Amino acid sequence: MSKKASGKTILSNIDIPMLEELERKILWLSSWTIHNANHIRESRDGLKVGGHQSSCASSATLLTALYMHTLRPEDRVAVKPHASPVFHAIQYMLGKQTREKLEDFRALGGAQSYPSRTKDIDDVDFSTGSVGLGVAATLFGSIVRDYVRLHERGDERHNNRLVALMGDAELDEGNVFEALLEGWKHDVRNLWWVIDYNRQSLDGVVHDYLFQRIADFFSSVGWKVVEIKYGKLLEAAFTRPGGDQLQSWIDNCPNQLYAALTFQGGAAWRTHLQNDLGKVKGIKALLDDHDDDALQKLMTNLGGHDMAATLEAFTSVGDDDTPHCFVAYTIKGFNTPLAGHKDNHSGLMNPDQMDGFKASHNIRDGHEWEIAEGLDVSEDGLRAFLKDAPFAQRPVPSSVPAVPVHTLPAPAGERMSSQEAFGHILNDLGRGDSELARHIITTTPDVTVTTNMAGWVNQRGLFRHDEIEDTFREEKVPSAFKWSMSPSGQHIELGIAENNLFLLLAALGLSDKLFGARLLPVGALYDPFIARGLDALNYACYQDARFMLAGTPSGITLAPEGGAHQSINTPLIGLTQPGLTTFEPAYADELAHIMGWGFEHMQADDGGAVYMRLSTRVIDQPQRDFSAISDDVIAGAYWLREPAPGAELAIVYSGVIAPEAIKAHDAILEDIPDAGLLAITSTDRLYADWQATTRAYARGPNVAPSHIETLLSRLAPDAGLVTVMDGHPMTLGWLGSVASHDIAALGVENFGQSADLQDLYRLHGIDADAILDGAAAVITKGMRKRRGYRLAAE
Ligand SMILES: Cc1ncc(C[n+]2csc(CCOP(=O)(O)OP(=O)(O)O)c2C)c(N)n1
Ligand SMILES: [Mg+2]
Repeated sequence: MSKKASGKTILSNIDIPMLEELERKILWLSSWTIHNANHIRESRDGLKVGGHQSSCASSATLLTALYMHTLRPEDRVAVKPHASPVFHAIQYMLGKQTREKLEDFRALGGAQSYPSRTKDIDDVDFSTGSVGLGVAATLFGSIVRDYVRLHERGDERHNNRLVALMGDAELDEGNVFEALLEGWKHDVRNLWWVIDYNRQSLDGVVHDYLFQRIADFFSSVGWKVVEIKYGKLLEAAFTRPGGDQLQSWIDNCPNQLYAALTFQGGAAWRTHLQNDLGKVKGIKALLDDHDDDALQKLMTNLGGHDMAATLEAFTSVGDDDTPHCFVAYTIKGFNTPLAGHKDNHSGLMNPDQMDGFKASHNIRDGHEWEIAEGLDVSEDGLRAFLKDAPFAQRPVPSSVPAVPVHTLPAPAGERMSSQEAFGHILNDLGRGDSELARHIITTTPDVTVTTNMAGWVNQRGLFRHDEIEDTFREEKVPSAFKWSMSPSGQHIELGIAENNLFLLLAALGLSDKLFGARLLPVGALYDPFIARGLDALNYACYQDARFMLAGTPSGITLAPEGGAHQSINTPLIGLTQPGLTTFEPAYADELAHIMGWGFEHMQADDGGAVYMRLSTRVIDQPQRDFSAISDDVIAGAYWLREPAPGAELAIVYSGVIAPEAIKAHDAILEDIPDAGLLAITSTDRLYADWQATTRAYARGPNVAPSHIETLLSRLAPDAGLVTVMDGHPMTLGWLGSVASHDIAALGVENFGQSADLQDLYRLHGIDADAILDGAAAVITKGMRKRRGYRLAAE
């Protein structure tokens, strides 16, 4: 049930006038920061810089109340993207943001357009920008915090509150509801979502009575909903004669009309109130008591702009750890000339409007950035207040020591799939008691068994606040999988929602920074469904979250299961996604080594997340001295079969297609005995290295060749390459540019057909015959070229 904030909450020891002054200051600074960037700072490109003065104004009271009063130092917050200037202004007031960065808002090195963990200096907890994701990230953050607490790790941050200040239109993003349901399953606690309920999105005004739907949604998943609807002026007016009718007039006023009247101001309110309520006893007196300015102030006195009403709602929660949703009624553009206009989302005050706004804030020219300028409080008093604000006590984060990573032995077996190998490696880790294993936490969106993670889960159990035994086990129903849950479990089972997987991985992968406890998260999902959670994956990487991801099964190799489960472009996603290093190993020994490297990379200062594209196809495993190639596997490629120096052909493959490449190579040796067979374990690493080397040449000739240049230098300058993989051929297509070799790039360019492996590989042109055709093509092309060169020379 929704409840209204109790008016009885004691606010007597809160310095509300000081907070109101701060709110004015923060509104001023955020508006000025945007104005400065758009109208004062020199523009070199003539482009609009932008910024959202109306979105900022809408949230100024709420964010001031949170940061200057309610938040505790250890709380973690996501701020709606378009309130970034408000956030930076608050941090500036708290001494954590510089004037230079505000002056450079949206410029290189300046305060970021949307709060950014990695690019801003002022203690951003969660980056935001893609609406809906930051909100849900706090929910998954609260699960991670509980995990850390129940595993007795981390520091005082275990008991903190996770808070999102969100726009109301963020509720249109489905990922928010996916998260809410998952949160209910995991019994989320100490989580606040404060909705800046200005009833406007980007294009216009949102539906009427949305509040009721919001209240229903949240209540049904166990949240308390607190409405912050009216400010103290309106509440007082409601107690006057005619007040009831005034209240129901406002309650029933369509959002569009309320917004339009807000924009028009006092005279417009008067006309409408006279028309609609003129006959109601007491209304005339109320209107007579208020001039146009006072009437505008009264009618726009919503709870989310009333410091006392807002704080009453926040403080009314006390120690209750039930998740809370605050629906704070606000006005987009409040207290600016843009207020209420439906087109104000990207609107900026023009210089004349800014002059008026500046005068109303008593700001003198040249004093725009001074923290006490124009306020009714002394600078000393202000500084003392800011110094004592609970949030100002937030300590500088210290780094958490790395978990030692031991060698991960390759699972033994003559035939195995890379997915099985993944399962064995985790299972072996789960059986032992290493530091590494204790810090691993796994998660999947309902594909634990089918991605071979069940062995690990059997060892380590599922995580849950309370103990739940495996009923099948208790009832003695045979099953290979133990499904018992407890606070010490090390696997978080999610429902089928890939967005949630990536948001959880994001939160888990920031655990050292958010909660002072290092975790090594490993997630798995069916490779094609990366696309379903792609924005959340991008979001996780953007925040520099550290996790390991297995996309399995992948490609068309899952064959009869095929159809809509086939993935084509995931290698390109992996290749092009910043913050994510992608591998596509074929063999178990490669995978074990990559995972070991991955756990280190996830902890390195300049590291990142790791993605491994795996398969369920069982293939012959090489029995070999792995140490000879271990470095090359991480560098991204090695000669599975060395070419003779000056060879005129190499077959280049990546991943599960290895047997076809080997078969084709065997066949080619009859005609071209010096041909090589190159195994690519990470196109991503190879490409990054090649690009870096190419850039280095710009600084002079003394550059060590990149790994791929070294490998391909074994071939003749006019050799041909046939590349092949179960993925888009573009992934390896660039290899022809490394040393100007002719190339036939084979791969999968279409999807959706179920069939067995032989038919599919033939259909898509990636079987051994297709590789041989590719070889014939490049060799013929090479011969023609050589002849052409000769002709040209003659
Ligand atoms: C995923 C995504 N889609 C679209 C946008 C473009 N966009 C920016 S703000 C916005 C509407 C925001 O409305 P609301 O959340 O209510 O914020 P406020 O009214 O407080 O500005 C949209 C559609 C975006 N930032 N992210
Ligand atoms: Mg809005």
